[in-house]
Amino acid sequence: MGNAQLARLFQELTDLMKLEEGSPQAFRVRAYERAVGAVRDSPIPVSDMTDKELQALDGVGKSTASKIRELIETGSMAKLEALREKFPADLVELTRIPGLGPKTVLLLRERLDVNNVEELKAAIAEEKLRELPGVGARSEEKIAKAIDRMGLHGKDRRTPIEQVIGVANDVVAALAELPEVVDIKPCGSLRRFRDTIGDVDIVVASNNPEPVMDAFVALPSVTNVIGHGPTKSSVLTAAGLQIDLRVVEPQQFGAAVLYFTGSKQHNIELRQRALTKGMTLNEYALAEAETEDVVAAENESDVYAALDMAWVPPEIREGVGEVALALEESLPDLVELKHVRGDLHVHSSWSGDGRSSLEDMVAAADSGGLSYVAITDHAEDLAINGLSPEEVLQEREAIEELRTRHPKLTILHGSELNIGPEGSVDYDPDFLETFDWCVASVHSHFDLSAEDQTRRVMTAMHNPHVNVIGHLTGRKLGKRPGIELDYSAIFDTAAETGTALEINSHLARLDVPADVLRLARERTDITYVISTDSHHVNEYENLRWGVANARRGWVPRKQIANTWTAKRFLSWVERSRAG
Ligand code: DGT
Ligand code: CA
Ligand code: CA
Ligand code: ZN
Repeated sequence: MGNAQLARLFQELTDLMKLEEGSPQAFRVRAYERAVGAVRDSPIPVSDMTDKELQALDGVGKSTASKIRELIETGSMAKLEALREKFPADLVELTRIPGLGPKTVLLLRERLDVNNVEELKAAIAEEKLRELPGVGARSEEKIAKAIDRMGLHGKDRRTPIEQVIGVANDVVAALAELPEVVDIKPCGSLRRFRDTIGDVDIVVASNNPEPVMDAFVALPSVTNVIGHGPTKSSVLTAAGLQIDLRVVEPQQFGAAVLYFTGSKQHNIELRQRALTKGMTLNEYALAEAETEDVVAAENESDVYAALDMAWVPPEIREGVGEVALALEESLPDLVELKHVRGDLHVHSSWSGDGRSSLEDMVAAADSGGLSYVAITDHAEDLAINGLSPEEVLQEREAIEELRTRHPKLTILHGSELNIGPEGSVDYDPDFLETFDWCVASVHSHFDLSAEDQTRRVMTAMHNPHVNVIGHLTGRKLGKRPGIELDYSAIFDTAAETGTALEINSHLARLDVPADVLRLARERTDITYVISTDSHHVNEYENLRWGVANARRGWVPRKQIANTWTAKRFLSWVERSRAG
């Protein structure tokens, strides 16, 4: 079991313990929380650790160490199973609503028989919540707003992709080890990289589906089995996420993967294309309409080829013009991970929220094969962890020394500036001049009008020291919607000032959102950068999510500045900072 999966199961235990202890502040809950972080960030596999090494992890004592050991060795944990019985997933979900502590959730169940989001919404509609001790009318309204903001709509709810990818990968990795599994692929909206997921659709190729189904419903992350059939099963995870597994014969795998990847609209257009060629297309095969002879079915790419069109990258299969372009072989040239040469938004422990040292962040950039990196710790206006000008100068000295230690890596000394409500940024202009690269981001005043937000961001773009706008909308998926902006004005200003737009790779952000990027898909005059916004050496890996989001947004590769060579990139920066 990998660190990520261990951390996830321990996170679930932590969430359940909040209910068990009746408080998120209980000593044991807080220790578990630290343990989750320590396991997740551990540079070596926790499953290889001795007991002594386990207990050296932050928050891990003797009893936690034995729970970790139990998980590694048996794939389950008695304590976790017992708490899952006691507190069903729908109830646990309520504890994630801001303003609803575990005590109140327990009261909801006891006094109002509220066990899930739908029942909670009904109780709010009847103004019953405000009668509970410690709640009141104001918090009732706050809770109602939070439910809306989080997009919790009972059965129709969608889960932010950040909470899906890890679980889905664990399931795929576990099933892929079975001897009966010939091939396996996560499909549906997850393969298309939508930022929220309705349910996960996994397709397996096998000649012997039964053992695959049995193993699937018994996985550690499964809390409920909704259906357990010979070729299709559905389960729920602790977070209430549904996972559908379908098993098909190996010779049908490509057609099934194509069908279940969708989108529905893309499928409809492909089927129309098949009909014009005298063929039928379904989840089993592309076949001749008259004879029913199979034309292609085993490989997805063969289906596209037999339809006389280019293979369409899953991220753009949304039925928004990609089929027509694939027929002309003129799909956009999309970026791939291997094309990215630099990371231009990276934090170190010089900002209070960075969790790896500057030395480690630079070393990881170098060993990870980047050719350039910009260290962009927070600027001083961010009260909790911004750098004073004195600290900036000290950090600069440290970077100077690191440049000699890493001669192949170009290290830019940058800053992540805060865009104030009127569009101003930190430090004075003379000081700003001394940075190699400045990101400017909105970190406050999220509730201004669209007009004010647009003016604010445009003002920052006109600042000659600002190279790029970080995480444009400031959204946090499932937690906070982005600021409202007039995108066409933002795109015009980006083009006019040469200020790049960041595509932030963090799974909770994916910002600029892909549907906003798609609005600019005809524009060749905008420059982008894909950045990780890493706060820990492990987070450089997130780059692939930024790449996937850029692909989904139809961003042409040549407009992404950090796919350029260091030489070209630096001369572009020099020109834009000069004028
Ligand atoms: P989601 O789960 O809401 O995030 O989005 P999807 O796209 O994963 O949708 P889902 O899980 O309902 O179905 C998976 C794929 O199966 C979908 O992308 C296309 C295919 N599919 C489902 N229902 C239909 C249908 O009625 N017609 C066609 N042509 N394809 C369908
Ligand atoms: Ca789905
Ligand atoms: Ca589904
Ligand atoms: Zn940042």
